[in-house]
Amino acid sequence: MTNRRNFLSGAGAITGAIAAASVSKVAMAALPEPVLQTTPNTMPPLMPSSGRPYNPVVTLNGWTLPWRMNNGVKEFHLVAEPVVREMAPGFKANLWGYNGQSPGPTIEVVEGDRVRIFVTNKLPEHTSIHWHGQRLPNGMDGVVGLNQPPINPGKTFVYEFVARRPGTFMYHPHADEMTQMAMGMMGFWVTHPKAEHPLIEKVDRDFVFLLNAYDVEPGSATPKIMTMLDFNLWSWNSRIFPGIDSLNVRLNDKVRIRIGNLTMTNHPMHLHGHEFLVTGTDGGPTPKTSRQYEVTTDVAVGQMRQIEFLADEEGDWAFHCHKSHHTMNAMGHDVPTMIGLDHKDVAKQITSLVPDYMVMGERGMADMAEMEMPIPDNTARMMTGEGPFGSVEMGGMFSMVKVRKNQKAGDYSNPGWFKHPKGTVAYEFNGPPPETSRQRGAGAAAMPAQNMPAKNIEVQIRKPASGHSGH
Ligand SMILES: [Cu+2]
Repeated sequence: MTNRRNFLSGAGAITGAIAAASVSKVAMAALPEPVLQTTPNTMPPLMPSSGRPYNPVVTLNGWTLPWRMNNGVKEFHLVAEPVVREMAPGFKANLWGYNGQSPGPTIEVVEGDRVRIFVTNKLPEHTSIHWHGQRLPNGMDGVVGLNQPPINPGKTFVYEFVARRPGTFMYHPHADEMTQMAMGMMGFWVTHPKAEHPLIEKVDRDFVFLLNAYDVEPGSATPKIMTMLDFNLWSWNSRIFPGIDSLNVRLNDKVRIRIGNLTMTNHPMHLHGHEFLVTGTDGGPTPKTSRQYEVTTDVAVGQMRQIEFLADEEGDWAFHCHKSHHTMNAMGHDVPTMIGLDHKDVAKQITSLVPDYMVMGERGMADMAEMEMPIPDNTARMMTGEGPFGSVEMGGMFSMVKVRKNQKAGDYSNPGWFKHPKGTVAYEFNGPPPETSRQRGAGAAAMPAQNMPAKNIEVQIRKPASGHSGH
């Protein structure tokens, strides 16, 4: 009755009344069948079969959730549940996620779409979903205790709102967050513009992924949820290199990459060989006057960044977090620095007691990449990934943008390694070594006087350097 009265009382109340009425009606109708995903493969873009048209995104090592139309409302069904995620070939983790994987499926809608999301909780504890960055009625915002009661195990809740502004968003629980995010509960959300938008360009390829991090002890499979900073697996969509697919594009494609950060630290994302613009954040498209070319952009905790570039250089271009510890897989951080220390004799003594002992890191850590030492079952190697020239010596948050002339439009398959044109690869110098040239005289300036810029010579002319032999 209250709703009916509100309905008649003014425009401001109408939206709320319709929302309340449709939710209660729909809750009694049949749930859409949940769609599950069983592989960590990158799925091809899901072309919209109903509703307004748009250019779909590609979720790295992930997928987009299909929907059903119900009287003009897009209905999705998310199932929060424990999942087994293959984080890299040979390494599986017990995570929590949605619809069979962590992260959950990407949700793609169009600006102005009315969206209804059924959330079924199959976790052992209560949960909720917060729709990060969205404009929506306060009661749909998903903060347990503040905006809604918890979704208890076995229960299904319904969220419903209009996707009011186009952009790059994400979803995650707002209930026992520390546990549920540490276990991998999160997903991507893209709202496409309904018409041409002055700040949103058309692109040929549109990739999305979330930055996440786990602390899984080597040899085990379940993350330690109490870890605050010292994570040992730095992942994109719960995958670690070499388990992360490459971003395969055609030469001269306009490429957009949308990145969200749900870890506990910032990640400076760095692209080789090209310059990009930051064209959007979770606040929406950036004003054109704010855009400047970059090769690295920091994605802070809880932020989303949307970068765009013209892929006009062929090759296999590294794309990674620039924190060097984030491009490594599980290792202890309490390993002492051994560079420059010859500990062969010590090693020999230890080997007689511990046959599998291996000397690590006296020349640096690169040896780790080829490490033959046995590692516990279900453990990702610290840095690995075979490239055409040997080990790439990377793990964690690392992949490649592969730019190819003959990659067909809409073809996202891996073209293999780049075939370098003759004479374009760094090569070994095989001539005789030159004599080392040394600066003469103790305490001499770094640059010999004869190489000083003209200005300094002028100074010398005015004040002859009697007591300054070094100059
Ligand atoms: Cu990082």
